[in-house]
Amino acid sequence: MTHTDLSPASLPEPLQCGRFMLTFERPRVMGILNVTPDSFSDGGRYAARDDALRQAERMIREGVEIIDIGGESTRPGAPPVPLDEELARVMPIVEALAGVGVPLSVDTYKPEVMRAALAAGADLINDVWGFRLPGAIEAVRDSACGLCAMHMHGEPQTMQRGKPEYADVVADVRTFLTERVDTLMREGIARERLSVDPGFGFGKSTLEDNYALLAHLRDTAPRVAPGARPFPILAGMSRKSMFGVVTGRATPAERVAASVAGAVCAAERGAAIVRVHDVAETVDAIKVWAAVRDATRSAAQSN
Ligand code: 8Y7
Repeated sequence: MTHTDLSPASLPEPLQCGRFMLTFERPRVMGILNVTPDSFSDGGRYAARDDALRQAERMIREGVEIIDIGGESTRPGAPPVPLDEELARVMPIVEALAGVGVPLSVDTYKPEVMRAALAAGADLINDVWGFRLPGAIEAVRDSACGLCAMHMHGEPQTMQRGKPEYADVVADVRTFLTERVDTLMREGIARERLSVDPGFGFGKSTLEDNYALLAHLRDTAPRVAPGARPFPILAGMSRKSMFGVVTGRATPAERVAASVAGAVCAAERGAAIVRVHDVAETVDAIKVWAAVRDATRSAAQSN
C-alpha cells in the first residue's frame, strides 16, 4: 500500500473516548488548553481559570473537536507541579467544560489526577509517560475513557531527561508503543480505547529524529494484522522547536504557519488527531487537505 491508499479499511480504528466514539474520516483537531498560572500576577490561579475558560470558548467557536486540558507544563525541563496544585488547576476546568459537548482530554501522568478527572467527566487521558507510573493503568481501567500513550525515553520514576541515540528512531518508537499497547490490553484496556503518539520533541536527540518520525508517522504505530485498522495516531508538534530550527523562528508564537504545514504533513501520513495551539488555522488546513484527498479518491474511482 502506498500513501495514496484511500480505502476506508486503512482509516484508523474509531476511538472510544468516554461519552464519545471518535471516527477518523479526517484527522480531528485537539486544542491545547494550558491552565498554568503566571507566577507574576496575583491571584494567579483564578486568573488562569478565567483565561482558560475564555480560551476554551474561543476554541469551540473555531471548531475544536477535542480539548486537551493540562495543569503542568510537560515541556522538557519544566518544574513538576505538586498533586494538589495540579488538581486545583485542572478540576474546575473539567467541571466547567463537562457540559459543552466536546470530548475532554486531560494531560496528566498522575493516577490521582486521572481518577478525579474521570469522575468529573473527562473522556480521554493523555499521558506523556505512556501509563508507566505505578497506579496509572488501574486509574483508567474501569472507565470507558480513551487513552493516549506517548513515547518518551527513560523511566518515569527517575524523570530522566537524557538524550538517547536511536539506531532507528522510527523502529525504536514503534517497538516501545507496541509494548505499551500490549501491556495495556493485557491489563484489561479494550483495544478501541487506545491511541498512540511518537512524542515529538520529547527526548528525541536530533532534528533528523523528529523529521524522520513525521515522514514515517504511520510506521511509528504498532503493526496490526493485514486487513485490520491501525491504532489512531496522535501527532503533537504544534509550535515545537523542530519548526523553529527549520524556519529560524525563535519564539513559539511565530511558528503558526510552520505548525499548520506540519499538521497537513501528519494528516497525509495517517494522523488521527493533531494536537495544536492554533485551532482555527488548523481546522481550515485540514478541510483543504480532506477536499484534495476526496477529489483524488473520486478521480481514482472514475478511472
Ligand atoms: C505533547 C503532549 C505536550 C505531544 C501528546 C508542548 C502534553 C509540550 N506535547 N501530549 N503534551 N503529544 N500526546 O509543546 O506531543 O505542547 S506538552
